[in-house]
Amino acid sequence: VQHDCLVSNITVKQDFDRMRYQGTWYAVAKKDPVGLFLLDNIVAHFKVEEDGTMTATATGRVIILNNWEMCANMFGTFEDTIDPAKFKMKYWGAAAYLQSGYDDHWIIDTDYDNYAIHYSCRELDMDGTCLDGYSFIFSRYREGLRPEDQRIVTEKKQEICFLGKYRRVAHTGFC
Ligand code: ODT
Repeated sequence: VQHDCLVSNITVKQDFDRMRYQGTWYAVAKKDPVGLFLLDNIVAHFKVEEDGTMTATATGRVIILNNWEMCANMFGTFEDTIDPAKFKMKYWGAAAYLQSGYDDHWIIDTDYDNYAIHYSCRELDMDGTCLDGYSFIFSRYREGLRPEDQRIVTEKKQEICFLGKYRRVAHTGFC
């Protein structure tokens, strides 16, 4: 349990099992990066391809060109690193005007059946803390986390130094 906020000291899920991580995850909370993209109604589907590569699709409500509201269909492929819970995510949209990029994608913690905590630092500060990052709290259930998972999630939010920076992600049926 570290609280020095150094990105290099953040611990991730031990022996992450991508097979068990597959399937649908509902975003229930999000810490936004600079220039946020996905607003709400965010659902991700993870899959392990036959060659072992992890891939995902995601949908979510976005606002493009200042005030055009739509559901974005996004795709991602995950490059492995030496740590099984740390990936590099290459992502792009179904349409060219959607966001694309290449982000860190760390699985901080998950029990595979109920909750998952995702973390991505896009820009390191001079002191080794995160200057611009984002994080999703995922649930297997659209209704949100079970009370018994809340404590773990709160502790992890603190460890990644994003406690108090999350907002709830609504699921209204828009997407
Ligand atoms: O919404 C933002 O502000 C930043 C996040 C943009 C990345 C969205 C890319 C999704 C590509 C498909 C992959 C799905 C995996 C979702 C898991 C966590 C979110 C990156």
